[in-house]
Amino acid sequence: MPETQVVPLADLVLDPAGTTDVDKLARNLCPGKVDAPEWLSRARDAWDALPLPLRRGVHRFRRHSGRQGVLVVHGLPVDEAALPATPPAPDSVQRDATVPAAVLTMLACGLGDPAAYLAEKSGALVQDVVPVRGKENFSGNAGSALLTFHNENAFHRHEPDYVLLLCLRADHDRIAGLRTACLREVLPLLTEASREALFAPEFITKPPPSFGAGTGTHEPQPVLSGAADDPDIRMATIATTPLTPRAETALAEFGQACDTTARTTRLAPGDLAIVDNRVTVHGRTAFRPRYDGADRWLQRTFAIADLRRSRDHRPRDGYVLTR
Ligand SMILES: O=C(O)CCC(=O)C(=O)O
Ligand SMILES: [Fe+2]
Repeated sequence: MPETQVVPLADLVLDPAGTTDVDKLARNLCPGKVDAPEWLSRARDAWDALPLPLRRGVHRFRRHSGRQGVLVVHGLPVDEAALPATPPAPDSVQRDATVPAAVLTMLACGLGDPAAYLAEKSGALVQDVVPVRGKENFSGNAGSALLTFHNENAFHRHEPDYVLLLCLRADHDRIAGLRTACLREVLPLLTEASREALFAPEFITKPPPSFGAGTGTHEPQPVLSGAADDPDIRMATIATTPLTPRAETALAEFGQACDTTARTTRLAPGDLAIVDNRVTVHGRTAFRPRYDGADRWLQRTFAIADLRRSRDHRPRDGYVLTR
């Protein structure tokens, strides 16, 4: 992997009045139960009252996520001094409404609807992304070694359209970087033969280690699909296996092109990265947790643009996909 380059991503900066307005709306949603349908309805209504530049920026991104497929929003209300200790436990989630959880949910409602997968983090809509002692080398968000490029839940028929990652607390050394690579920058670097192979159903993508066993179809699928000039990606470096020699070559080339075009962003408290999971893969650089209660802490929510399409995966028309 080449030396990490810190390149600014497309961003949207809230002015101080905007931060205050978002904070007020989020506080109105506290206390509450994040996963309760009534609370989610209130969060959806609150989206309408968010500052116009924020709603406009998110809606523009929803229509087209740009060459980088990521939008970073700066200046969201996160009061680091008022936060509790970074949760130390594996699979911790945020079921009680807090300002950051309300911010994530309001914005997920502007992109579509929030959604979660029962097999992962107990199906909670707002999940903690924190380093866990003993899981340093785990290929998931509990780890702190390099996390390789992946689409979120690439194996799933209804993968999330957007991954929202809000920084509550940065790592001690300020070296942890969210890495992203967008197909719109990767595609021009691929040979014709590799593009052809990536469009063929010659890959198996298994569920990530964060999912319980027994999920997924294990049917061969392509890595690229849709428009030849702007395709969707489905891959995870550690979960996608090429089934043919040409698929193997193409996947290696794809990985190199991701490294060449990778952008790294070090999120600060109040920064939210919205990753367009259809066209962008993401990962994270290594960092050094101390397990002292002040480690890096992000909260994560997925958004699905058209929830209706996954209705048969969601009992009682809820927000949790149970298969
Ligand atoms: O820790 C990060 O910056 C990203 C982790 C990740 O890939 C995820 O939570 O989906
Ligand atoms: Fe991820």
